[in-house]
Amino acid sequence: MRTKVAIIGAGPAGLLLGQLLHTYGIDNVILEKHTADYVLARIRAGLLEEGTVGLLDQIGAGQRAHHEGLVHDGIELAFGGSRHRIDMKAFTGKTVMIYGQTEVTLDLMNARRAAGLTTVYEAADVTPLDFDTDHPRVTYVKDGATHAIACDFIAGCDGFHGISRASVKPPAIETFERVYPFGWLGILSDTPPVSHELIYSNHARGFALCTMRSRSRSRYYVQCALDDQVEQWPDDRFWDELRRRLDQKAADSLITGPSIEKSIAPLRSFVAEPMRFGRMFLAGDAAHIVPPTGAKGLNLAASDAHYLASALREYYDEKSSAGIDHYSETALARVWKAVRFSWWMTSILHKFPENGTIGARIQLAELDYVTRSKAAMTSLAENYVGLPF
Ligand code: FAS
Ligand code: PHB
Repeated sequence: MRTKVAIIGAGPAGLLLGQLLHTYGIDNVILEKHTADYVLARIRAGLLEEGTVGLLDQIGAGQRAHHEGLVHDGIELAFGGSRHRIDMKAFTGKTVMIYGQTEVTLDLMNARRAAGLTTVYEAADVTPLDFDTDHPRVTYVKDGATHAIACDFIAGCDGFHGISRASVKPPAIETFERVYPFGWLGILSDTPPVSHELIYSNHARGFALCTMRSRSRSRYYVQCALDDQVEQWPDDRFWDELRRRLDQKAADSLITGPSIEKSIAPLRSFVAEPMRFGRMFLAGDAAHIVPPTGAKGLNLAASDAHYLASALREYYDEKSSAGIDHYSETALARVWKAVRFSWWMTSILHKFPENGTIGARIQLAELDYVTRSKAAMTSLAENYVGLPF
């Protein structure tokens, strides 16, 4: 088989890249190690920046998001027993959309199927080869047979634990990492959200986040110990802990119900540099990870896909390598700003016992300043709604 771009991974980065390339007339094939159902079953991000929604519109896959997504003008920060709203639309003119990653992935899969593009699911032992030559290729095993795809370029969109970044020999890659001393325990429930917008709560017992997937399906998170197991968190314990970490008004109006999904995610900040290795490019979680506090992970995957697709269009249409030569620098400039913002949001909202009581007071002072200063709220808002592509 031969294609112009071999994409490894059918998550948001790979699927969005595939559709953008298709709109530019650039042939591509996606190799995914799991089944489509497995990919769709992962409960992950829930918040889209306007730029991400714009990319869905660009590939003709934004209809359902506009119909079912919830547009939010602001968020609330809760601390010291009360809530403080930040009107992001007033400060930036922009909004965010609540629309689950599962729905985004389904829309992208449907668009790809409608375009008749090739996605090989359950592709085992996917291996990027010869990407430091002008003739890269990818091999994989399917139904017991080994297959090879000759291509012009490889896009490693295979997430943090994928094969693409792992295939780069160490001297060529530098990584930066911070692992946080806690995780997020997340629950999905078919209960109405406690508030019409998101509530990020700084509490002495730990961080909590009230978010949602629709007006009848809620998503909640509480900061938990790194070694916690989901089995230690029966629903009653989760709801009691969440209620304790909310302001009284939210605690009193919280509607609980059986969890339909419950999982613990570790938090880390991670960046691999560069994001290009000869004829192989990394995009999305394959190149960077942010703590979900700033709701940036999925949205960075989208901006990487945008930059890489634009660069490849320039290569094929204008016979110019300028775009692909600057892809890594361009993508990393936005990635690092999101890494900083996600770290900052995490640092002011979570419990860090190692920082002592003075650390907790400094957090409250920063939250008090942020929610009183127009300049500080504007800064938070323009990072949260998404910096320009
Ligand atoms: P993905 O990991 O989504 O997709 C990579 C794909 O590559 C997968 O389908 C995988 O099966 C495939 N793959 C891996 N190795 C392969 C191989 N060797 N061969 C072939 N295929 C391979 N972000 C937010 O913005 N907000 C959140 O609340 C949030 N919560 C999260 C919770 C969890 C538990 C996790 C893990 C992540 C969360 N994220 C969140 C971040 C998440 O949404 C990612 O940013 C997003 O999935 C990135 O998309 P991709 O880069 O496509 O990577
Ligand atoms: C979510 O809806 O899952 C979500 C929203 C905002 C975040 C993290 C997660 O910062």
